[in-house]
Amino acid sequence: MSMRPSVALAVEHRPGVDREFLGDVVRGLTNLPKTLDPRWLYDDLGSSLFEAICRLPWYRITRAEMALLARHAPAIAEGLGPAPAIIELGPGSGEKLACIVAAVVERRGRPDVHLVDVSGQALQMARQTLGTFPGVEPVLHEQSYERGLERAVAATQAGRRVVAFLGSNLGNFDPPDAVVLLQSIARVLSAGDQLLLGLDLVKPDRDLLLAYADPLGVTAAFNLNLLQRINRELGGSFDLRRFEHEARWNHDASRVEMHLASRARQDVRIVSADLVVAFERGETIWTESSYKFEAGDVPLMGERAGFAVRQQWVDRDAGFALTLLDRLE
Ligand code: AVJ
Repeated sequence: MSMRPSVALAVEHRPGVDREFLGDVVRGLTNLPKTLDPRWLYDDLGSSLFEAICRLPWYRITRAEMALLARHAPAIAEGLGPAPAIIELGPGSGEKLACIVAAVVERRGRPDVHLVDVSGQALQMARQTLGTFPGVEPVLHEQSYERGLERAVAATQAGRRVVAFLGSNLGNFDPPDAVVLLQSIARVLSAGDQLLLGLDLVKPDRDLLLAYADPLGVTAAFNLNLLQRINRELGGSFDLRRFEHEARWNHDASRVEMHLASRARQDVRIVSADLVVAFERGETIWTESSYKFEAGDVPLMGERAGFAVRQQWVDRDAGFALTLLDRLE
């Protein structure tokens, strides 16, 4: 028999609680500064809010990348040959990859499509979009980037693969982690395989802050929804009106930071974690970093991971770069 108190037992056996989420929330909120991992922003509502962000006039990443892809998909397809394996990490709606798939199909090619995402819902959406091409049956990998990529690589042929990592998703990783992630991509790939990387570029502070603190408050809702998710899934008692969305441009680190600032001194209970978190007035939870790059950073980052740039397309006006890299011998 366990000697633990019944409260703790109830906590540990609470059904439907995501242990990883719980562990991460406990770790993050007992940290100083308080942090939460951005991957938890994407529950059903969070994913919908992100889709809405992509339509905001102030958030140009998605449209800029779509336009670059639409324009240069033929060149990308040309370099891929007739039977490429296209593997996307974090496909979202699948519309971006559809540009490349369309270009391959137009050239009478037959791509193998592999989609990697931790969200089954996102995968289903992308499957629908990409399944409209005759003969294309996307293979879904509901796993972390690393695990899913390994599976996708094992199922495809060396020298024909292109890994798409778009939407400036790499920008969520601190620079050392970003290089480690690129290295882990390089490690599973073979010479002749390629990497297609979409990254947001440094732009005037005003534009960056408008993109991450939009006047419609959609980004604020996206950020605050994380507290709502903790309330719903972990029995949290966050009063969302007592927290405020904040976007900061950290010039030295070249990143936009999202924070949730406490409007008052307050205590918040999280039942599933058996935890009370104390907030000072103005204290923040740091929920996301979005690093911004110079176009010239990409070759350097690529080299450190074993890639060389084959081609780069830059939208100077929107400040976005799409880079195609070769996995070196
Ligand atoms: C999907 C991670 C690339 O960092 O720009 C949008 C998420 N955060 N608005 C980004 C996000 C606030 C987005 N990424």
